[in-house]
Amino acid sequence: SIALAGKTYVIMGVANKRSIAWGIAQSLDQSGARLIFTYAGERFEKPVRDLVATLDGNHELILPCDVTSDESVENCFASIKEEVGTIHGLAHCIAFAKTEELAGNFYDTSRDGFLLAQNISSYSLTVIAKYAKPLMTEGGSIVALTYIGGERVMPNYNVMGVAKASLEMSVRYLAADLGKHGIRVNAISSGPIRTLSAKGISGFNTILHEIEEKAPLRRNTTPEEVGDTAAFLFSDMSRGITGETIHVDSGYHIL
Ligand code: 0WD
Repeated sequence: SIALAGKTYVIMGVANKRSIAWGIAQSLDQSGARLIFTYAGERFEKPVRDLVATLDGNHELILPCDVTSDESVENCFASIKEEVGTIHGLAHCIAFAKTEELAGNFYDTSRDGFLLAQNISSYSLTVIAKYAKPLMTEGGSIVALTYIGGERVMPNYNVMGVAKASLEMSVRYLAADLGKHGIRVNAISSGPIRTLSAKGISGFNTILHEIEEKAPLRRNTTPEEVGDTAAFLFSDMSRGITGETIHVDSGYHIL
């Protein structure tokens, strides 16, 4: 694995052991990095703490961060600053949409549902970047997770596809802003993975099957594959890359 000893990364969006954020955590743990975890609400604190205890490294800093609240994000990064001072990167693995809007016609999307998806799944990256920037005093790397439904129409992805398009463009604008501070911003476009969030997407099993049949590598993506690509994007090996969306999807996006 890539060597990241002496570096500190914030992992946002571990819900359980199936979370893509957890695949990233495991890969970074193996690389010797120090990790800080954030969780959305109280009900996630205990499961996240229990999971983190299973890692090899001793990652004791686990904080609440509800991305719908500026105050929560500000407080979270203030605590991180107090505890560790400098961070070298963060993984944004956060998204949300109403289940009823991940099926049927896109034109039935409600105003509320549209704004909620944009708020949690896209705007959150910008507010996080704002409060994380002052902690990246040695430069840094920000990684967000996206899906091909943000580039092309995929069945039922609907409101989340529009949110991912907005997230991917936010990655580019943030990369343009932050490059002069030595901070890189990239996205990983993951193939579909069976997680808690994926449960909400209608017809998800059909998509998994289609990938197995048609993707160049003829298999589905694992959280470990996404984790290893994140480790690369956090490391100096990727120092020339910013504003990019890297597909970790068994090559499905070329079809
Ligand atoms: O197929 C998939 N699973 C793919 C997921 C393919 C391509 C991309 N992605 C993306 C997702 O859109 C998301 O951005 O990867 C990211 C991580 O998603 P995941 O690992 O699939 O899902 P999950 O394990 O459910 O974690 C998402 C977490 C939330 O879990 P809950 O149970 O609350 O939905 O996002 C976090 C939360 O931990 N989250 C929030 N964090 C802070 N503030 C908030 C919030 N308000 N809302 C949700």
